[in-house]
Amino acid sequence: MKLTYYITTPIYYVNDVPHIGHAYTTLACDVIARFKRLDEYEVFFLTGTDEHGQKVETAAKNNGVNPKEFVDKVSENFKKLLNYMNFSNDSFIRTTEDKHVKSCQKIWEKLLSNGNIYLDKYSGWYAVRDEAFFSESEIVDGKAPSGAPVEWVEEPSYFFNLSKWEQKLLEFYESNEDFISPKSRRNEVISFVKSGLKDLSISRTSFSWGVNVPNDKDHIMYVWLDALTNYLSACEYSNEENDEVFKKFWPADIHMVGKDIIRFHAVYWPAFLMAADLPLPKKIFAHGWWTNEGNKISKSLGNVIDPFQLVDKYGIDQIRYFLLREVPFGNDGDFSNSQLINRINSDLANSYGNLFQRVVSMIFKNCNETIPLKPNKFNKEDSTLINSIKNSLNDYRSLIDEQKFDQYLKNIWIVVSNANKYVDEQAPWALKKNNFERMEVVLFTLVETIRQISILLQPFIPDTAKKILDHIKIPYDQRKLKSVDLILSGNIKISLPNPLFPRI
Ligand code: ME8
Repeated sequence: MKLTYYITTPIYYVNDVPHIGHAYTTLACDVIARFKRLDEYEVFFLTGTDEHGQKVETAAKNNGVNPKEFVDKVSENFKKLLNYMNFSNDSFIRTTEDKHVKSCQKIWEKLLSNGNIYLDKYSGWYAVRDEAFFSESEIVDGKAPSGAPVEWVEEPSYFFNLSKWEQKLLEFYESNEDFISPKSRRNEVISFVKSGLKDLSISRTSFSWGVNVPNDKDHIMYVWLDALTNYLSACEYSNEENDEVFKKFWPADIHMVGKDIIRFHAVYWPAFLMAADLPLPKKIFAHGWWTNEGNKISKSLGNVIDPFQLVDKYGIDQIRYFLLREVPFGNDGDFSNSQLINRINSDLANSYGNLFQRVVSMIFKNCNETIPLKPNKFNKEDSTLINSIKNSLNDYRSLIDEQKFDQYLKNIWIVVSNANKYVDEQAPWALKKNNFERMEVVLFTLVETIRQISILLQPFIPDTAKKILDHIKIPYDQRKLKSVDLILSGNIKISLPNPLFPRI
């Protein structure tokens, strides 16, 4: 039986158009999902939209339409981004779907019957932009810690007994060191929990755009309990007839989120799950924040980076590569056009693109348009190059499991650069005159190295990797991670390639 892997993005609020931040999180998940598929896991890669709550209701009002009409329209923009960025999600969940509503009600009933919900009255601050409650002591200069405006709320509310789970959460973090990554986030969450947890208001009565609380028509569920439950709904938690999908994929292997929503995922979510007797996800990874040329990205500053425009201007693989290569995943990053152009020109056009171009052109011109047959003997330089990836496949696996995308790419580019050096040192154009056989060995070694590099690059730059593997006629069933260990047999007819990455 295949190993399974369940990976999720946050579900995005449909109050706004998708921007580079949303594309970034989903891209990271896409790369992991594609890598795991290459490594022969059965993957379930989920993304979707968060469509309830006061923020979305207000956005609909401001647009002069009813909430359902509004969410139907805006969630389409997020679906469009998936195609544009070449994302390979297996499912797209919308919180307005029936099966999700059923899941929310199912987990609510479970929390209630386990004695973890009680009715009381909430009075305190609420920030609609964050969809979060704040106590007096958390308010800074009349605002939420994120800078979002707050309003005073006083209404009847159901509460989840979060305080009861404080010790259990701390024990869980202690015995599952990797549950919260990176380390800095883990420390932040642990000290938040140690500072004391208060019970959490989990229903609202002052507006109606949400999931109804079972058996109490005055209340709708707090949008974060609703939203987090999407991870269960999508794998059929509410399907009473067939629990196979749920059993197969739950608990999730990783919930990928931005650092802004770590508390909801690493504190509230595991507490809800413990309280509902459900297994906990294996990892929450909170990545950093993008700014635009040094400034916070915001609509009011008018500097939102539109992923659709970026892809149109620079190309899909160029953007995918840049976002994951430029900034160590987990750190904050600054988006700069000049850095983007540098990366495209130096890493993609001059190094990888040029390696492919020159090697295939030399074969085309000098070897009768045919990749030479696999030689019987390689010298030390040839073997070093050919084995550099083969010998470190497990390192690449670990780098993906640790979400170190930039390091993964750096390692590959060391091989790209070694291959370019090898071309210069071996000088196949000179061998052509005095040692034709040796020239064939050198060119074979280079295409074989390109084959391995391109297999490993499929998750990051799928279109270009496919172009290359198609060009050298690698069969589809030999593009798996384990296929790196094979070797070309050669005698493959090839054509002259077009440049892969035009210089900018
Ligand atoms: O929080 N840099 O949705 P949301 C990096 N619906 N990532 C960014 C970013 C930036 N400047 N801006 C946004 C919600 N993101 C809830 C989630 S999950 C059960 C519910 C990314 O539309 C990042 O992943 O506000 C962040 O966590 C997410 O978008 C917030 O998306």
